[in-house]
Amino acid sequence: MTEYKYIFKVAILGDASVGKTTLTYRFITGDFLQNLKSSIGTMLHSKLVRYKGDSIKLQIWDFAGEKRFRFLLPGYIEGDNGVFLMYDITNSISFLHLQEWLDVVRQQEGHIPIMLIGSKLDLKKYRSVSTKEGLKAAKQFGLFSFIELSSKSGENVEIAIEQMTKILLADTNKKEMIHL
Ligand SMILES: Nc1nc2c(ncn2[C@@H]2O[C@H](COP(=O)(O)OP(=O)(O)OP(=O)(O)O)[C@@H](O)[C@H]2O)c(=O)[nH]1
Ligand SMILES: [Mg+2]
Repeated sequence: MTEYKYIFKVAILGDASVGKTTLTYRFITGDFLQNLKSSIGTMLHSKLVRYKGDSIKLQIWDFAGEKRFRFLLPGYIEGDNGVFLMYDITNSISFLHLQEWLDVVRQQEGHIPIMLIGSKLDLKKYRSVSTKEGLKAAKQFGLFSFIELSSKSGENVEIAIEQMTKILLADTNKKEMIHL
């Protein structure tokens, strides 16, 4: 017997050093890990979460942001159920690059749910992207949700995971109904 009812594959994408691995680590262990090395290729992590009585396995694919790994991206996105698209609120270049990431995702997986994440909220006094700009971008790109969070303080991390889980379940239920 499997210990979960659903399994979802979710990628976490965005420029190098926006904090993807740190968020993945925070989500899996509940801790903030400093001084992580820049990722190479991709790493798979998984965690069981509960939502309204159901047990759900989230597989998080943490993809390296450096450009030299970009050629691997379409292959990794294939079959994804959802995407966390991340920029760093103190780094406007990472915000400007969102469109590039989105283009690859949309080309590969059409209309899977994508959630926009503004990272490093604990550094808000150094921010160069406003909350309003983040929200506007999410709307313009047709993303289902937007949140600013901090993997350092943990602020909004659980909410982000919960919102993703909720939309993935809603998506699955929709598909199940269509197949009835
Ligand atoms: N203050 C603060 N620093 C953070 C936060 N999240 C990540 N960082 C720091 O940002 C740097 C980069 O974090 P990573 O998680 O390695 O970034 P990444 O997106 O995985 O980068 P690549 O693997 O190169 O694509 C590290 O020094 C982290 O400690 C946060 O919420 N707050
Ligand atoms: Mg990384």
